[in-house]
Amino acid sequence: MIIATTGSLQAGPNAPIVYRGNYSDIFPLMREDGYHGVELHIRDSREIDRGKLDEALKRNQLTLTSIGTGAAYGLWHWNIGDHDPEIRKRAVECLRNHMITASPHHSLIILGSMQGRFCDAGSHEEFIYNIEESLYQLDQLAEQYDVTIGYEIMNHYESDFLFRIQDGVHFMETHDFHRIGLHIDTVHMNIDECDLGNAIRKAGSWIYHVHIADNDRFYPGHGHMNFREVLQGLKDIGYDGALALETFYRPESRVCAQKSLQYLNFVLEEVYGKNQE
Ligand code: LER
Ligand code: MN
Repeated sequence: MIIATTGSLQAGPNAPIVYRGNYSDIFPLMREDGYHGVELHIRDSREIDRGKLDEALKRNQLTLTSIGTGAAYGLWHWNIGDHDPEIRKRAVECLRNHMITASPHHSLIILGSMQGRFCDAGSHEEFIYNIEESLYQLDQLAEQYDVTIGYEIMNHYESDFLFRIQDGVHFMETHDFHRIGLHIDTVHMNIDECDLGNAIRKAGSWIYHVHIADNDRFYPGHGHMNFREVLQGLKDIGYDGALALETFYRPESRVCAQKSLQYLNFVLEEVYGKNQE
């Protein structure tokens, strides 16, 4: 299990991302604040100098656990469920470019907002048909680039399809993907799950990635999310992926980063005992 923080070259003040700025500036801060992993939120991977990124990761001994992709939906509406085949093609191509960035690190590509909404397709049925077709394409690409994809289970205000973990499990079990699993997020779970630990235990090895934030999207420890239940569930299924902090950067980036790590380590120690890792 690795705790990852989040970083982005550019992000608005309400985006749930901890560090903002050039990688060469923010990676040393992440490392100094105690992190070994980073989830980068990238709007278009073609804007990244991949050689420089790899070098900065290595220099700061950071693992690129995952790539967040939602900005491309917010900015350009690229999504894999859309009625317009050109938009679906752009979404798949955008995700393929992220896979090239992720490939040397075998990182996970997040499929959250880029799933699209029912209103982006002509009908519910068309939406589901489109995302199935796009997911099979993405699954093949993920195999080619040796990465994985996390289909994010998002709450019913932000998603129309698969907003409970058990629905995600059913979807995965009735398809034949090799590189796609579920990505869960404690903020979304707080809205649509009735039992945090059991939702995780029932999903078992379908859980590929975890976003961590308190119920109010602040750093863990700020609100009332029961992280003991979440981490106990992850322990019970033998989860060994990342816990990526998708939190607001309030009151200030490094304070939030330090408080997050301190609180998570405290709960991890309670759940796993002193010699966890
Ligand atoms: C994306 O990972 C997500 O969880 C969104 O709800 C945040 O904007
Ligand atoms: Mn999330």
